[in-house]
Amino acid sequence: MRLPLVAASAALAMLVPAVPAHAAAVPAILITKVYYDSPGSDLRSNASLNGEYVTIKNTTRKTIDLAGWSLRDKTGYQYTFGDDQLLAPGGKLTVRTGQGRSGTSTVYWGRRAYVWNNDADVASIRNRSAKLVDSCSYDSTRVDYKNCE
Ligand SMILES: [Ca+2]
Ligand SMILES: [Ca+2]
Repeated sequence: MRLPLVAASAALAMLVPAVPAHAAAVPAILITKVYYDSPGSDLRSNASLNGEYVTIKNTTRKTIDLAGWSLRDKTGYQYTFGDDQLLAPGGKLTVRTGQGRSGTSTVYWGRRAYVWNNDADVASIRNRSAKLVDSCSYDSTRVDYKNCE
């Protein structure tokens, strides 16, 4: 039996949710970029280490307190965000590999070696309960960074 067209589309409309399914999947904190191959030769100077970074973004309409959240690479090297590291709605935060004075828009991991492999790696961010919130992987040597959005 063929349904009249109007009835068929009405039935279809009931099956399609008003909000696309993928909208609910956008993480509260999104890894937007991994700049893994620091500009120039990788000679481990602090400036070169800080040329390596990951940027994250608060996709929600609320300020998120990142205290206790962590950023990890595939090996398991981990940066844990400190107390009162607040990220405003829509705000971005850059995590640089080397040493420096951390603030509201940039924090420093404090490492003396690179963390983001130039060939392939996985950046992942977990909340204070160690639950995975977002991850971004790459496996290219053709560019120096990966846009994860
Ligand atoms: Ca380099
Ligand atoms: Ca690594």
